[in-house]
Amino acid sequence: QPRVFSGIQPSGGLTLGNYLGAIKRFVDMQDDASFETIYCMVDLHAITVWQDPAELARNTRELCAGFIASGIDPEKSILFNQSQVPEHAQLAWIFNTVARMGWLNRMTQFKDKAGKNQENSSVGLFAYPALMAADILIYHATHVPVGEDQKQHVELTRDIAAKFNHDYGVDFFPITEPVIKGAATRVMSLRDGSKKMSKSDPSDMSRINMTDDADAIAAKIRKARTDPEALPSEAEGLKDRPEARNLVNIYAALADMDVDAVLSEVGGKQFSEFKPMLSDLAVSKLSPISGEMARLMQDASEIDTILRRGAERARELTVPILERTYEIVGLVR
Ligand code: AQP
Repeated sequence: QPRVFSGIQPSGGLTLGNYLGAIKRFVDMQDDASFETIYCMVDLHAITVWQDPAELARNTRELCAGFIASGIDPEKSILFNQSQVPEHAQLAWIFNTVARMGWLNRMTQFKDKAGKNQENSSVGLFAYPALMAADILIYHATHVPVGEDQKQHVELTRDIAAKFNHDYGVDFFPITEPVIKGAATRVMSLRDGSKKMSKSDPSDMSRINMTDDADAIAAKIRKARTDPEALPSEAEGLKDRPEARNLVNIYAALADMDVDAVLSEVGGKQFSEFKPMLSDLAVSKLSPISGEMARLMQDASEIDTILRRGAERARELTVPILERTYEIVGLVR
């Protein structure tokens, strides 16, 4: 049975980008009985940049609430946080010895996040993709649903698996497929159509948070940057209009429509008419989720129980795979 793994960092509140690019698609794969699904709050990845300890714990529980409120069922999927399953970090060490410096040097996320300050970045931020490869391969996952920004890291995971298999003369780790589908594989900032919507963007107006109320969502969409033209009636007409394309993509993803179907309805409208339609749709889809998140957050102990139970189930899969890896490598047990 194909096995799906994906994760999200508890590095801040969830954004609409995380929801449309990742969680909503995690739910679709969970509800497709042909897949076995494993979803993770990657707290060890989050601390590759500074996280306030109390905030990190809160964000981890809130992310778990976000998963469940969006439709992840902890009975159907394995849902847990990374640090409770130590085999992720243990396999990552092996992969640190497999991955090459040159491979990691090419990772654009490291360059973006480290910026001009590479000398002062954590070693963990540089080694992030090796830990991500371990997250995936410690389950022998075959499919990884991600947003467009994570494609390069999944390709690196494939390179690590292939090099491990080749160096040790085994056919042990699968060559995982990234699954990047839908209208919202890259949701852009509401303030700048060339930047992706991100939880760590300093401007709160650049993103819709999953915890935003109806007024905040409406205000952010009203102030979203656009151009003065009316909407086109075909996708081709959005080509050089990144902000317009972003809002149409968001609409399509929220409505589960394709972009052409949306444009056949709204083509010719001005943004003054389209933006309120988008706000109403966003509020109708997101309010039930934020309401349920708030309810779940009232009982932290219940969330902790779900995470503990998820970690136990995860370890039933990870312990034998790590044991076999150590044996292949020649580590005496
Ligand atoms: N803007 C986006 N559009 C579509 N998908 C997105 N994802 C993130 N932003 C967008 C997808 O969400 C998943 C989890 O991402 P992550 O938390 O591991 O880290 P990230 O990609 O670095 O996301 P952020 O929000 O930008 O976090 P920070 O600001 O902490 O770096 C991934 O599948 C990602 O593709």
